[in-house]
Amino acid sequence: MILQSDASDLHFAANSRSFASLTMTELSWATSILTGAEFLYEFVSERFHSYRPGSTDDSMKIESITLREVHMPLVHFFETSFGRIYSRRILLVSVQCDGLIGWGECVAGEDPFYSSEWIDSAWPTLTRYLAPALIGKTLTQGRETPALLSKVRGHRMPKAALENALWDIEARQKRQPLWKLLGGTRREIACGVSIGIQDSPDQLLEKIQTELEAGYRRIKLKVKPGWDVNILEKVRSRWSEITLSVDANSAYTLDEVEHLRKFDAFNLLMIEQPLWNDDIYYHARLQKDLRTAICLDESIEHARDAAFAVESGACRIINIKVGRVGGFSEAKKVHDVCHANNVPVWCGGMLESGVGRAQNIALSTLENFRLPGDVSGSKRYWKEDIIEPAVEVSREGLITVKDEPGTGYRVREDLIEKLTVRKETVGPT
Ligand code: OSB
Ligand code: MG
Repeated sequence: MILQSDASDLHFAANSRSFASLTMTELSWATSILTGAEFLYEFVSERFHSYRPGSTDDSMKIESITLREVHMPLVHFFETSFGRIYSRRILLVSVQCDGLIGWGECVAGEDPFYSSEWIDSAWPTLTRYLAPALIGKTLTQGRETPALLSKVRGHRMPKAALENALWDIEARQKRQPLWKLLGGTRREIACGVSIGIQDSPDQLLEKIQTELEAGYRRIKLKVKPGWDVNILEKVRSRWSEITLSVDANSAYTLDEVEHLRKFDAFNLLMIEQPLWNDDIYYHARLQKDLRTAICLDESIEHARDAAFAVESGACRIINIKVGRVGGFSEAKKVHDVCHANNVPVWCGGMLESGVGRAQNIALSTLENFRLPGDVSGSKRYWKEDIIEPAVEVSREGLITVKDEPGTGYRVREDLIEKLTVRKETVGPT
């Protein structure tokens, strides 16, 4: 500071008198101040890269975008009300900008069952529309991405993959942890698990036992007609106190209100998405008839949905999935709407690889993520994750966020290359 003001005084002096009229002593004094100022400037820039004024280094010129389909078998099958899967086809995007590569995961599933989006709708939407809309553009912040992609309606999952990859670059360019760049405040995030429908109730009880021993703070069970009240009776008679919730993935209709009211007997933290995937209005009707809090997942595609759901009383909790809402910018908006209305949120999962998981961790540090998320350790899903280190959950059911730039996890490009079954690069046209 002192050096800067001295230096500007000197500039003033230099302008008011010509340089030629400066004495030798004044000149050497000026030189040393300038050198000192430059040194300080270089030092500060190095440490706090983002403050470099007027530098072109903090812009991201998008050179090319690569899509990869990576096959990863799950450690254990995962079954929801819409079906069972044994293995994931994961779509990764990497964005090349000025020597830095940013990574994003498109969480679209293998089939259009959770959402109308699926991997084979996301792929051509990326190569034909979304990637070309970004190539050659220069951005300074990840949050500028949605405006460039807005011509395409829907397709939020591939949009999110691109936007999040740009936030990843921005964070590393600024040498800041991604969670701080997103506005996070939490240093530790609370973890829950989502347990799928099993072959038998005994198999389910065994799984719950394992997850409780591992320290997870909330158990969420997938339910559907025929695997719900009967299962909850068994679980609650063994564990009367644990924090327990259920996720129906739209398996019920309003004809089943009487049946759904039976869920009230089990002291559940919430019932997630009981009715149609695109409905908010009838959830508001149902919420009036239930004591258990409804949590919306599928129905919330953007901040306006969240505002409508909250104002109409359709839910008391919202699950935020960054892919479902189209990227970090919209996820933050959903978070803020809920925060302003005192509705807690938690971070949902889509059986992500480490790339998406690490970004979910960063998002979960925002203040209103007040309930344990479906962000669990890598080893619950994968024998070997594609990031290093793998995501670890403590015995207390917490993940500690990292202070390194970006997510704090390194993407294992060598392993990704081995697991890749399809690859396409979109470059300058
Ligand atoms: O509804 O939360 C869901 C997985 C795929 C599709 C939808 C959902 C889920 C999960 C898994 O519940 C959560 C996880 O990643 O552990
Ligand atoms: Mg869900």
